[in-house]
Amino acid sequence: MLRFVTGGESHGKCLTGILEGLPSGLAVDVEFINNQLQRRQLGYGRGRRMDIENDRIEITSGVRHGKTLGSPISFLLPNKDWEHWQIAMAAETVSEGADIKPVTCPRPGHGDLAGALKYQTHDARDVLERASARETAARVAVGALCRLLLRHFDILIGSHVLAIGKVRVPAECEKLSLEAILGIDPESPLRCAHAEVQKDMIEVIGASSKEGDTLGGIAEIVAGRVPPGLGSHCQWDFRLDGRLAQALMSIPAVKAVEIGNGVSAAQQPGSCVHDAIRYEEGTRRFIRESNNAGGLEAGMTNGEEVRARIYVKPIPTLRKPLMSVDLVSKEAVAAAFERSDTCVVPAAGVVGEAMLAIVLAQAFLEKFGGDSMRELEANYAGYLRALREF
Ligand code: EPS
Repeated sequence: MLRFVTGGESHGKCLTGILEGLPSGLAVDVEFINNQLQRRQLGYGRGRRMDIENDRIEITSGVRHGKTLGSPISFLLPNKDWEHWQIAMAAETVSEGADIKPVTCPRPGHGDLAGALKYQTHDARDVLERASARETAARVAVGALCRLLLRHFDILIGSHVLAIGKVRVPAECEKLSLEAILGIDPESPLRCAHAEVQKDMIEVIGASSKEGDTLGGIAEIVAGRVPPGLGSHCQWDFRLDGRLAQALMSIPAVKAVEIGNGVSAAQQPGSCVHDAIRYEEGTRRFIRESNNAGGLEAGMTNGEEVRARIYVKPIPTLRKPLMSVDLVSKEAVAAAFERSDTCVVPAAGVVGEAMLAIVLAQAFLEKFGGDSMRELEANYAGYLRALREF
């Protein structure tokens, strides 16, 4: 079973992760992992924290001489900002007089109030540090390890931005092939495939920042060359569409997940929604004329690209704060503001890629198993042969 946990507070010493269940013998390309971590830090509209951090993985177990051992992979991602928070976030007891200001004005939309009530604390920092999207850096590292496994079997993943606020790419840009998505300039400010629309997106983010406001949007995540038959229709919790929706929904600020054309499908007749099947003699594959299902039918991959969209709400930390209530005095106050981002949609897309990679790697290992890459390769080759001979 492939599973992982992460630990770490946004301004603590570091983020930590443990990933268990990768087979032995997988080559670990550290530069690839660091590149994924860098991609998460990019995007027009990110805040000053991203100027401080330069996320790079430090692997502390489970890898030897560049290859996985099959044992748990543990890693650290040091927080450079820790330097400024050593007392405020110290694990040790601090002296009575230490200058630590509790956060008592919960931000609407963040976990501050719900967490303060749940954990019975009058300092929302006890909650917000872990609720922060900083945690997603650890998920991207886990996802990158899973991507190395998938990449070995030719499965590739990418994402692109479809909308920022009300600015949205035209319909033809919504159905980009994975090749086109992977071809988007990695330096592009929002990883949007439409240059003109991207300019408008940058403009609305700039205007929002000037207003002290924030903006959400939509990103699409796509995996290509996925074999049919990952996941299962047999039980509710085996269904891969459900598992993927949960994984994507767990990304901070994601408030809706769409698989394929799930939203518009609810308004159209079945004849316009379902993807006609054709047999391709040359490749000996069953293929589809369209992919409205997003590569998933009855909780199983069907051999088409897996496509999902995440709908990201605007970041709740506002320079122009909404009204709130002080946790101690119960008086009406403006919500707390600390440095924040204006827009994180491209970064959320990179985190979405990581979550998709984790879900696919789990399903891949469930189906093809094996303790070593050699065993896994043999099992997968056997399945591909069976598909060709079907
Ligand atoms: C983030 C780090 C955080 C935020 C952001 C994402 O850093 P800090 O708390 O120091 O500003 O920039 O967190 C949130 C959007 C959030 O809702 O908490 C990161 O590493 O991505």
